[in-house]
Amino acid sequence: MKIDVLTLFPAMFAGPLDESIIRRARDNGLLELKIHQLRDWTHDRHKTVDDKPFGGGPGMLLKPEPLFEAIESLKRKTTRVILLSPAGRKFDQDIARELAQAGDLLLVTGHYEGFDERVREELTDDELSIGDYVLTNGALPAMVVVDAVTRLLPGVLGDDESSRDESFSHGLLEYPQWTRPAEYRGMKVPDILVSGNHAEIEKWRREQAKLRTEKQRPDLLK
Ligand code: 4FV
Repeated sequence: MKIDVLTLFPAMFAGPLDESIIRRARDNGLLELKIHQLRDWTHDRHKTVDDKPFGGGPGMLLKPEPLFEAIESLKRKTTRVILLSPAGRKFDQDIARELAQAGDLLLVTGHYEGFDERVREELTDDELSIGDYVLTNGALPAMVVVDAVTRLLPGVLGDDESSRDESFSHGLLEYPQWTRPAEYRGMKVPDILVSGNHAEIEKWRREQAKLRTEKQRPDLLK
């Protein structure tokens, strides 16, 4: 998969997407990630990307010209242009799975008070929010989407890192788990898990997942 990211802060992407599983996916060619500086599509000495909102109001907006030129030069036929903003549909595991099956992605990150509306109307295939809170810019949301989507790409997660039984995979939170030692400071692993009775263990785990979901995320059961 090819993911292009359009941002005013390319340096913010150095680090989170250069380690561990994402690093390996990039080295293995399973993910081709390119970070682009929006100012590279400006033509004035000050590399202007923002301006005041018509009708007044606080703050600045991202101008249409640099975004139109950047998106039109980066977008290919199979590219899905995704705007990151608090006004988007709420990003979740289902959408991550959907995007992992999509073609290439172009993630357009916001800043200031947001985008000139013509960018949304003319160029955007999808708009995503990572949550109902306001961030200083869209770089972190873009990293969240890159991470959640990349780990679902075939071949990215090794067997010992599988995404098979994880949270939200069956609409439930993950069941509780333990590893060695079987007893730690008097705290013991539930006997069922050392019983070797895998059918019983599966059944118990499903019950635990449902109990935890009822307790911590009843909204997921609706
Ligand atoms: C955001 C979110 C977000 C809003 C103002 C960037 C900021 C600035 N993006 N999910 N929550 N964006 O807070 O995606 O433009």
